Amino acid sequence: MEKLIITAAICGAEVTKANNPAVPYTVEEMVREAKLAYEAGAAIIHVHVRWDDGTPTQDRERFRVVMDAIRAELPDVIMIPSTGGATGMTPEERLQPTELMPEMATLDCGTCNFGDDVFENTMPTMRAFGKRMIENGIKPEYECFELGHLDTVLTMARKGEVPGAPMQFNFVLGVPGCAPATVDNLAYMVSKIPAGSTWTVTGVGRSAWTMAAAGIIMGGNVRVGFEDNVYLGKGHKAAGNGELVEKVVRLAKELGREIATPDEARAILGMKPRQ
Ligand code: KMH
Ligand code: ZN
Repeated sequence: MEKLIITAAICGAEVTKANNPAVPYTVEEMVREAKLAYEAGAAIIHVHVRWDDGTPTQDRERFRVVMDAIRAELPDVIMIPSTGGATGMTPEERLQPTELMPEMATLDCGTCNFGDDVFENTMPTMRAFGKRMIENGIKPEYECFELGHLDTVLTMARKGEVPGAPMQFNFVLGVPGCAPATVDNLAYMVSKIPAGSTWTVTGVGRSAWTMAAAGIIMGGNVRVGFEDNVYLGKGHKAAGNGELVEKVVRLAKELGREIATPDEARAILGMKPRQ
């Protein structure tokens, strides 16, 4: 099996300091959490940004400042800025981080319920995001919350509307209102991806750990972080994203998977080597 790529989703748009006081908002807090995750073994940081009061934003300049600050400390790390932002944001707002020419960015693959909200990703929105990523040479991470999302993006890739092979999927399972985080759902989605693709699994809430174990043994990759889960175990809040990544590293060691460095992750994902 390839080495395991660990992604740390350090911040998200929904989780707050009321959920866990270590959730980062400020630039300094973002750098602290990115470093803790990287030092624990994360090759990829999935970046959302907040204003200092915790309000989620897709402001291009806020992304620039946060990503530059992380890059200054972690020159080799892969960053995947979000184009999902928070529910209710417009497509134009959400696209702003793609103007910074990141190596990768998320591309959300369909509309779905998202807790009590609706996360809107119409086909025209997806086409616009795909076009931007083709033009700017950005490798998408295709976020699939439902089986239909996978079918949608595979159809768009066949038509050349979004970047094609090699495709990287993130199966985000367990969002309230979307596909539950079960091994059979994951296995079914993995069975539908084109040969030569790569995939990551994200389990939301307590399913973070069952999905991490499944990802490790099935030969996929794993995302953890405060965006998805703030607990290390039942009733035990993580002190930081580093502890969440450390737990994945421990599981991987027990199950015989080595951990990929960022440059190894670039090679596994079929990306250009770092300049
Ligand atoms: N905050 C969610 C509504 C992404 O980063 O692309 C969407 C999200 C997906 O987090
Ligand atoms: Zn996200």
